[in-house]
Amino acid sequence: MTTRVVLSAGSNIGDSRAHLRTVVDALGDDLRAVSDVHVTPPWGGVEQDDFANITLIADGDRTPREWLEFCWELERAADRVREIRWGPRTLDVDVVSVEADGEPVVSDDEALTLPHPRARDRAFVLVPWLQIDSDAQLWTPDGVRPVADLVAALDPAEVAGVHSTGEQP
Ligand code: PH2
Ligand code: MG
Ligand code: MG
Repeated sequence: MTTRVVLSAGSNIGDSRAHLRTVVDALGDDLRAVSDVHVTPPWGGVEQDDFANITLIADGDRTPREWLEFCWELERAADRVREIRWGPRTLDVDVVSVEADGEPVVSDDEALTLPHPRARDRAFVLVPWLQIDSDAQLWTPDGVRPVADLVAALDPAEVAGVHSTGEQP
């Protein structure tokens, strides 16, 4: 099954850029686009260092479940420890959305809810995504929405907090 995936990766422990680079390297020829590294204030209420975030688009012969396992493998390789929810981490790689045959995969599976239910609320996912695909669309329970519209609906202060470093991971 060839699918298109949008991934969001974040890091705020250790050499964040190197951790993000492992995602790019693991995608290899499947990578279609990767945003610049964005510095983003922590989302979710846990006091911690800023994150470095990227959003990536890839095409590959993976099912949604296999994309999730791909993400876990990268987190394991970065010695990711699951401690505090929304807390600091060496590497977090989330499946934002998957398209199969050009159609969004919608799933409320407990292990892999698609699209990612909080992606539409997160400037640190959407702003880097728009950088690499200005026409990006995201399925939401209210229908398919342009990512640009979702960004416009966010708190402007949150959007303004997301800064491109101008550098690739
Ligand atoms: N990841 C989280 C929680 N909060 N905040 C930012 N800015 N970036 C992240 O990647 C992030 C976060 C848990 O997945
Ligand atoms: Mg996450
Ligand atoms: Mg995660």
